[in-house]
Amino acid sequence: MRPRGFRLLKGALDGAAQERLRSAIEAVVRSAPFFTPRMPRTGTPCSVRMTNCGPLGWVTDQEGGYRYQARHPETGRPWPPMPRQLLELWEEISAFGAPPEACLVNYYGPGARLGSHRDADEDEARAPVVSVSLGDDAVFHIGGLERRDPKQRLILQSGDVVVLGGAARLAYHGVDRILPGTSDLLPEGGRINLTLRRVAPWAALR
Ligand code: MD3
Ligand code: FE
Repeated sequence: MRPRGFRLLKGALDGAAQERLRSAIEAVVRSAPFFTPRMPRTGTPCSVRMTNCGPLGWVTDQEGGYRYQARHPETGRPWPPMPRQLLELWEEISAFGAPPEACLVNYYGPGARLGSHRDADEDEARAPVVSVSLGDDAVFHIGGLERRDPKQRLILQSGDVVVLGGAARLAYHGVDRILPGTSDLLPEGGRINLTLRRVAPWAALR
């Protein structure tokens, strides 16, 4: 099934906008290199590599587990600012009265995947998550609030934007695989996914 609050904006970014965003993310990665996240307790490395921009970034390692923090786990430096293009996209699309605090940048090489999970580390669940796909196509799935709920699979392509609000905000979802060679946007190949998130409760809504 596809939970209420799931919106897929197919081709929301045209080629020029994708190119502009790719270049902005390149600059982010120069300042905050991709790191390999590790599962809490076991320390098993994830196949997806990650970095962040904005005031807060999502990280995970063996000792500290899943969390948001203001600094890169390896360089110790603050995350670079969020590109203006992303702030504008959030303003156009989120219908939320405060800017995003975190932009998680996921990089998928040819064999990378992201197992089914829920995003529950944000204290502000009234805000949607806005996702932007760049590069190779991905086989994405979204289910319901329980892991066993039926899943719908769909292809996310470069320039697609997904908005997860309402019930969809807490739905299980993941990336089964990417389809190598389906886009020329990234010179190194693979796929980048950006997720814009609100983390702390926004007092003005209370
Ligand atoms: C559905 N990223 O970073 S983006 C993640 O393609 C994540 O990299 C995937 O899942 C990726 O946590 C999926 C689309 C997405 C993002 C957040 C969601 C779908 C979501 C939150 C709740 C439900
Ligand atoms: Fe997620």
